Amino acid sequence: MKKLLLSTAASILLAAPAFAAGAHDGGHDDSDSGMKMDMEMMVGMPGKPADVDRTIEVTMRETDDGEMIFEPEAFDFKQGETIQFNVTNAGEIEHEFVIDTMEGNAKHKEAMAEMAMRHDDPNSVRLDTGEKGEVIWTFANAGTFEFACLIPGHYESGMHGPITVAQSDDAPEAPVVYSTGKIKKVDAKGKKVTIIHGPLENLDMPSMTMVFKADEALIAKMKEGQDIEFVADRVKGKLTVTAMK
Ligand SMILES: [Cu+2]
Repeated sequence: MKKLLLSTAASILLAAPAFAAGAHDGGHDDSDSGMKMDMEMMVGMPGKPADVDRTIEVTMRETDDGEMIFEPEAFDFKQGETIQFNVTNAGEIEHEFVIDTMEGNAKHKEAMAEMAMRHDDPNSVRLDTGEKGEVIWTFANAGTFEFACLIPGHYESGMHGPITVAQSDDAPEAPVVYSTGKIKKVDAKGKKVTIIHGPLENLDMPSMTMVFKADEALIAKMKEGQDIEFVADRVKGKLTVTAMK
């Protein structure tokens, strides 16, 4: 049954190429050999117990005034840190703890609303009332991510919070991936540029036309109609051109 649900989920993921996580090669692979590779996500990868740098207690519960919450409500990590989350469901109903990109969680939430899907991935744990579980995760990439409960209605009731992963000086830099594109419009005042671009491999985005932020120095080098090679990344949650040649 689990296999069936996962492959259904995978086909939905394939239909939504902007989904930045989970099923890079078109599916979860439950075999031991495949799991590690498939589970490398923007938010990082499953961590090994021997590598745990910090252990954090996380509580999930409902409040008297009808909210559903995580405690603590935000996390700050350094790139490369391996965190063991000890998650306790202190509420009256089932909850889950999922870590992903905001886009990943949003897509996953839609999928769950449509099919009452259960998932059992290394980046999540689902717990009945009174249960405890753990997630060990290595935050391999700097950026802003999110933890959430994706059971229908729970996210909206408050069950989500930011995970900020600060760039580490000693972490090996991710290889820079240049994407190709043509500049459609430059908005120097707004520090924005519209680019008709090819696939953005590092962001798991297909070819399309999008608006990016860019700093003054980069904007100064841009001309409408120009063919460019550029690097796009998320800076404070906004798609930004960070380099160009
Ligand atoms: Cu919940």
